[in-house]
Amino acid sequence: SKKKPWSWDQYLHEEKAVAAPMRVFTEHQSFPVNRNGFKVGMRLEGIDPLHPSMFCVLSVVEVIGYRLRLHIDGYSECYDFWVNADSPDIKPTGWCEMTGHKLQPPKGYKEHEFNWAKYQEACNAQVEPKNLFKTPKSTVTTSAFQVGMKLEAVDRKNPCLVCVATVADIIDNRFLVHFDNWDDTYDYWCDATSPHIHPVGWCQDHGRPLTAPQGHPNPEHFLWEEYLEDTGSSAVPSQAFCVRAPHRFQVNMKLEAVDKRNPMLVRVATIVDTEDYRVKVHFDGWHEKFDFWADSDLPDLHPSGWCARTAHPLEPPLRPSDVKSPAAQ
Ligand code: MLY
Repeated sequence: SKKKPWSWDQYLHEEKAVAAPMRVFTEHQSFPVNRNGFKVGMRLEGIDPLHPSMFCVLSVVEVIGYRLRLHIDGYSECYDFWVNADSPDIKPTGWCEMTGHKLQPPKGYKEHEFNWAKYQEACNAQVEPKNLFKTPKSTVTTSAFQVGMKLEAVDRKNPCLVCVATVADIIDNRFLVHFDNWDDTYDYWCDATSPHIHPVGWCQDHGRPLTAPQGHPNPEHFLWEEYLEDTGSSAVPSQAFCVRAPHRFQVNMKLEAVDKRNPMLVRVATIVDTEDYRVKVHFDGWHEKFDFWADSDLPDLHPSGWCARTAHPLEPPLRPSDVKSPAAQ
């Protein structure tokens, strides 16, 4: 006999659980309004997830529902990554040149010898129509944030540290936070409503230690006035910061979430803990060692029904009978 397909309605009923309501999700997590028009073989430009300050040459290597797997041309496929089709991190070919950004050519090419037209021809690439890319409707303005201005920012890889940082780049309504005298692997893109950024002087006002730039001669006695003068820079004006309201996810709400270990998969999941701007996600039926904390606006969290709506497979909860051996996990 054929197994009945898994259904959210039935599962919520059986579990006496509730789905996280639409209103708790951001635009980039919610049901998309357009289709995923990307096709395998298309080339584009985009942010390297491991080096957020760099733009590289990407090819679409897999399309599933509203998601796509991107490959950094010339590099190992272990650097491939998945994004939603409306990701602000991807741009059409020629975007870097148009906006004065440096484009990292595919491995093996020298910067000045890379040419999109020739490259597309050489790869026999699918040329992508420009209207595939979404220009964000700017809800928050970043105009007060200017490249070179200083701020205090949470190091998201070491979240207990608030550090001396600089606005290193601006695109649309987002800017790149860079930590002074560190490499770009700690950088991240955010907007003026991010809870991770603060004006100069915030640590002092809140009795928190401020992590000085790497190699600062006197890190225990870092003085902003002195540093701004020495670096000839200015602080982001404090009125430019407008922290968003805390999220409205609640413990036990169910949702669909991308599996961190195998990001091709989207699984049935539950919120098991919350903070103002973060949620702890549990994959239903799986060991809690796979639980993870994420920013509540992570674009890999979706309302129930998102997979069905976008023609993406959804991994149903693991049932006890599915767990045959540790290898099965
Ligand atoms: N010792 C740790 C912490 C690095 C912190 C970098 N921040 C301030 C940008 C490490 O080296 O990983």
